Amino acid sequence: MPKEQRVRTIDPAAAAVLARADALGISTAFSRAEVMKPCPIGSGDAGLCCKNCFMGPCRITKDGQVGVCGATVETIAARNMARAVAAGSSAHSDHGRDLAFTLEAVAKGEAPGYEIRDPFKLRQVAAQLGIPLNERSVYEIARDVAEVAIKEFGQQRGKLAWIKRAPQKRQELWARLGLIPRGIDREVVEILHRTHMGDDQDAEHILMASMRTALADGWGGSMWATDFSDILFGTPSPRLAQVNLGVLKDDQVNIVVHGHEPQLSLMVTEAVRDPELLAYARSKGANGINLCGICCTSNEVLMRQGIPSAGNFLHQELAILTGAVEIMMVDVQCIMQALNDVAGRYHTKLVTTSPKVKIAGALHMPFEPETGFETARQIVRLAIDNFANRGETHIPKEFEDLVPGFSHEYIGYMQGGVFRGSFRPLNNAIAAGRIRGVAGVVGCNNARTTQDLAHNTVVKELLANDVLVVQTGCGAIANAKYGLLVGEAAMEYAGPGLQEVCEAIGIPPVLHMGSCVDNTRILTVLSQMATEGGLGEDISDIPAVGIAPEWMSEKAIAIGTYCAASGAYVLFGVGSPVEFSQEVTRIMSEGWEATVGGKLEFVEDPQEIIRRSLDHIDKKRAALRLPAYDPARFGQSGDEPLQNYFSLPIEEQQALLYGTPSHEHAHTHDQGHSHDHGHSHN
Ligand code: SF4
Ligand code: MSK
Repeated sequence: MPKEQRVRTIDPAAAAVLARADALGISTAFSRAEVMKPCPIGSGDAGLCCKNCFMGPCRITKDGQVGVCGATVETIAARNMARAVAAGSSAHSDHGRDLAFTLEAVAKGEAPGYEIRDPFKLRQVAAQLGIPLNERSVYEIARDVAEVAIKEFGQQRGKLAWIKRAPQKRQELWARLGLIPRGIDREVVEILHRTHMGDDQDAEHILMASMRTALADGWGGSMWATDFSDILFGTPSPRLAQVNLGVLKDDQVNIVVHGHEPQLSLMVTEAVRDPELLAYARSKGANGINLCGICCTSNEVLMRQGIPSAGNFLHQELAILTGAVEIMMVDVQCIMQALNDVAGRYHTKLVTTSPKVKIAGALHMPFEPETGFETARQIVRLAIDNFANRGETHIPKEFEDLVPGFSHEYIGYMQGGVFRGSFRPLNNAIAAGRIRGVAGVVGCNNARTTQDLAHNTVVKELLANDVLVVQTGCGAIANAKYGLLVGEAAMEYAGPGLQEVCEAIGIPPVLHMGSCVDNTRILTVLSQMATEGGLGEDISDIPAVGIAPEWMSEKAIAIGTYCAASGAYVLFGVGSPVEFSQEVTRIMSEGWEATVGGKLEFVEDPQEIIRRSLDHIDKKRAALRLPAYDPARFGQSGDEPLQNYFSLPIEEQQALLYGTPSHEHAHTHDQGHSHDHGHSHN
């Protein structure tokens, strides 16, 4: 059992399940993180390690020390960083490749059960690629689009198609710096080559190449993934849904989808509505089939189908620990190997569904587009059969409403409708100072920090400072659990100017833009803001920041790097993987700012993240000659703005900012709702 007790989570639902896990002697990522101290070599200022050849691993702990081959601290830190970018880019981009294959199969009529749900977006994408549209069926067009994407993964020369979606000025900068990716796989392979023993040994040079690899992810593999998910499964638009472990149901068959790929999970959303399977569930004593999600597969089905989310990354074991999950089906990425052990303590079946991911002890049912619907039906049937094996359940009561589904298309639409949609109102609100700036607060949970605390602290404080927040991935789920992703949150948390904008448009102050692969939507929004006019001509001109307060994955490193290379100031919490090298830390901060206008910094303290973010936003405002941010100028038309907020003593500001402890905001089954927007199972 844990040697050291600390606050593991701010989520009362998670805390209740963790207490039960401790009582039962079942380990979780939370308890293992307390026992397993992070290796100080590579995660702080005690040193770093290279294991790129077998003369090592070489452990460097002193200034001036070098590896057996003579590799310096700078080279090793840059190589480790570059390899993380390559791994993260591979994960996202391979996901995009599989979606291209799925679209191709659908276009050829080889994937029964699938359809093209957004033919409008398909035609838009095809037109951008110069593919002829006239008098051609969606399937002919889809085949051509899929072919372009599939080729781009293996492309050797030239440039990626979606580079043209970036502002013109940014494209020219990338061209001058040699940063335009030539092919998606080529950039990843080249980084692995360059960082092999005895290759590229100049830290700055290695890091420039890692930016090009990351750009191949952000403006390549990930961007294709977003496009194809929308084309195949529908472009998201806002809908009401629920989040947290309280969405599991005692009287129904619970199926949890977890991972990242929407292909099979969206088939499961169809299968659970099948009258034959519903009747089968009833014949086994269940009152229905309840589908919910974890992590980013959850985000995919949440924003398109309103399927509830059982939680973010650190909830994966906790969902099983409720005893109420018949099947957890997992595809790719962010799946803890420990799931199988936890599932083994209950009746839960763990099913791996990607041909790429097998877990010893789990049932393997690999997905292929050709048989996707049938596989989905088999999994649902298996879950129903498992219902009778369920023992005692302990489902926490807490769940909260959220409004997900703010695709960049919808954000354009909400600012003027179908015919006049644009980014002009948003740009104007920023120019006027009603909105101080924009922040993308994204990324994972990390078992080494208090779950959700940094996400929640950063976002609440940014909102109070009139910063509009967009979120993806587990960060979006983190804040949804505390009621920040509903319209009412603007009245409770936003500063006076932001409150007015949210009221006028009818949006939450925190916009859920999708899964972690959908950070490309944020790139698109920033590009559209830059090209709309009034906020400069490039992403680096916009008063905006990107923050990953609780990051843990290599994909997060790839995202942070492509955002920085696209001109954004990116701040990561938790700790720095390059802290031991002052030079690499400097290159990614001041160095990158001088070359690409964006930078990536690792800052552990959430308050310092907030301070640097606001400072950056204000500097960008000043550079654009916009009026200095002044919260007193706005809010007169709103309902009770926090006009005197800044003149209050700090304790009262904190009380206003954070209100009552977050758990008191959560919905419960028997307490009803703290807001009037909620739902209850009762
Ligand atoms: Fe050591 Fe050099 Fe081999 Fe790295 S590449 S493990 S520093 S000898
Ligand atoms: S799932 S990469 S923990 S966001 Fe996308 Fe969440 Fe991070 Fe995985």
